[in-house]
Amino acid sequence: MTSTKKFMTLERFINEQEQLHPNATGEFTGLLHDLSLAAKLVWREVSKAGLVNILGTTHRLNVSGDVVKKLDEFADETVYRAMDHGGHVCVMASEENEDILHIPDHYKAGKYVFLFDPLDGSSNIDANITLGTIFAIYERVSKEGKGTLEDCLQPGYKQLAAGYIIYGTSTMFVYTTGRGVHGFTLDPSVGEFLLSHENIRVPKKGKIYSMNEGNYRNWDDGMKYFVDYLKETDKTTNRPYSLRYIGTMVGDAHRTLLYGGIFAYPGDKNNPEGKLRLCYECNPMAFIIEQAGGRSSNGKHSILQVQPTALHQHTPVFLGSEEDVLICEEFLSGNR
Ligand code: P6P
Repeated sequence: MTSTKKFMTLERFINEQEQLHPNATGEFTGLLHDLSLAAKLVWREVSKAGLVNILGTTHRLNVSGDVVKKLDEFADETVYRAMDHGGHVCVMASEENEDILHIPDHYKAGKYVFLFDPLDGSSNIDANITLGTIFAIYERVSKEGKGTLEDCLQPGYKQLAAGYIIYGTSTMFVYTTGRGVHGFTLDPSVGEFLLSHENIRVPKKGKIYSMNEGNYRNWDDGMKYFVDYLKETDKTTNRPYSLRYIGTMVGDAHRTLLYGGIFAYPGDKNNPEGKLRLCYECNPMAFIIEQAGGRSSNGKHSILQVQPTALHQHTPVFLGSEEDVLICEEFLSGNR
């Protein structure tokens, strides 16, 4: 019996989703198509990075002080150039650029705002470990013309869409527009992303915790007690948990989305706001996790409620299964 599953490409899915919005102008659809192309162009270089002279560093630091790898720079330019001329976007912002990125004057400025981390997991590039591209899409708040910083500093609950491309054992495009979370796996033989994970749901409770426990000594007591709790043996509450940590947010968040448990990058006494960036890492991942029935938190409340004040600001981030994140919040608030 051959599968009755629809042969659904990302492009076809995006077009069908547009039909659900009677007033759609097609601009949003066009933006997602441009992004799908960018994803394939980045995948093409990432998948052969070891073979061409694109590994190694540019000997430049980005705004977060991270060494910029050649592949980082390639991905940043590729995503920007794929998105800058379609007339759908009025402004962009990227992890690799301190200031907002304007649309060239000779192109039309559209009504959307595009924030992205072009290649998350840079420190893993040369070791051939999972990498990712993360994106968040908003509607502009400025009236017309060039987009502004204010357009980029919107709280996460205003995201129209968010998602990531994960370059792992296979390459997947995972995104939400507020109607569930859907995953598309790239079939390199035809160059199409095919629907492989429709309506992903996070398990209510998991058995995996994912964080850099090397920072344990610098964590607050509540965080230490939470991790100690996860490692105690208690069969009634399915403990001890297993530790899984890739060191690429996209990889750790994707596994958490599918398997459940909790991913965290807490603040500590040296970096009270943690390491991960609110606008183009934590907000998109929080939107994805919450749309899949999970929970996100900055330790107190949903990440999506935070009002950004700076483009590259950090935030403590906890995301995953609802029960696991709730227990974590109880420890952090001293109520457990
Ligand atoms: P650490 C990768 O460099 C990154 O920005 C995220 O993708 C990842 O979650 C985090 O840093 C890993 O940081 O301190 O554990 O190496």
